[in-house]
Amino acid sequence: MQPADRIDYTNSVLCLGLVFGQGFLCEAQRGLTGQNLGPISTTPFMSTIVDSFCLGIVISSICGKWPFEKNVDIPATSRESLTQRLCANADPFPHIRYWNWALWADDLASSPLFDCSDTSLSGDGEYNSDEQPSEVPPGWVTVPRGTGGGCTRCGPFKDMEIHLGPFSHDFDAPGPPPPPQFEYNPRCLNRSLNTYVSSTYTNATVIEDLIMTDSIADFQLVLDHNPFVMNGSLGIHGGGHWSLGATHSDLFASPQDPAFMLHHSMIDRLWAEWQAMDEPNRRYALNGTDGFLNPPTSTVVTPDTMMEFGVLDRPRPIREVMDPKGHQYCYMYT
Ligand SMILES: [Cu+2]
Repeated sequence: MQPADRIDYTNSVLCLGLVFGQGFLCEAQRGLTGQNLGPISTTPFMSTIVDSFCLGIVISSICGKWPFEKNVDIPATSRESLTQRLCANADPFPHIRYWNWALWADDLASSPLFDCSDTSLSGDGEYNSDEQPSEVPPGWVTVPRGTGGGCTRCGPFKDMEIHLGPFSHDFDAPGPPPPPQFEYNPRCLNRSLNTYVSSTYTNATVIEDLIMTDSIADFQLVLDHNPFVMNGSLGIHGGGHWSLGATHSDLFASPQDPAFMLHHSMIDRLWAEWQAMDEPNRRYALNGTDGFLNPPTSTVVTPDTMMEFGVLDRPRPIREVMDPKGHQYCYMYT
């Protein structure tokens, strides 16, 4: 991302966070969740996050997650996205911004994205001596502590307030939103840059391994290794989340970190690259169910399975969110 792109992105997040949301956003979400969300979703940014949270629980199986994220995250990378489609001016194709993890995997604090400059996404949190190494889940994958652990106090998001969570890292079962559910909990954006995690799980070699997989099952395994099986890997996806500390590694509250969208755009980019290498066999390849961690009672997902997007979009069959140049999309990656 060029500096002007980064400014554009941070301005977009700040704008969405500062503009007060309309009542219909909350009404729609009450309809989806059956709950009064109170002040938690009073801005469009928080509404997007709450919808990610609510709907992510429903479809966050390995199979349905990336099509869902494409439809949530890709519009969120564009300032105009809430009011116009990306394809309004299709020539040239809009380019989507992303966090190219491997470029700075060995030194996150020096990354233009996290160096606390005006063109960054802010940086490390203040040093918190209470931060401890983590077990993900307990006893299986050990993550050493990062270099911060407190509030980020520099860069564009130094005054950012987040409201949702925090949630336990132990949550590993399908069901309703876990406590504290939608409790309003205003606090700062927590960061703890973790170069051990980024250099281990999001380096150039593992990205190459991902691109070279030849089945959707293997692609998912390298990308999104299920940490609840014992071989000590967070996967690339988990690695990006755990690289930034408590907020970004929160299973449900992580979209509140502005890096979340760019992290998932990078995943979308790699998925698109992998699909394009074998169009007939990979474009609509899926592997998984509609349940969190594919429980036995869940249903196998196909391209015709419908996904809901709350206030963000109408329900769509998954096939409509699997092609960057198909259906409602018209974008590409550089
Ligand atoms: Cu994620």
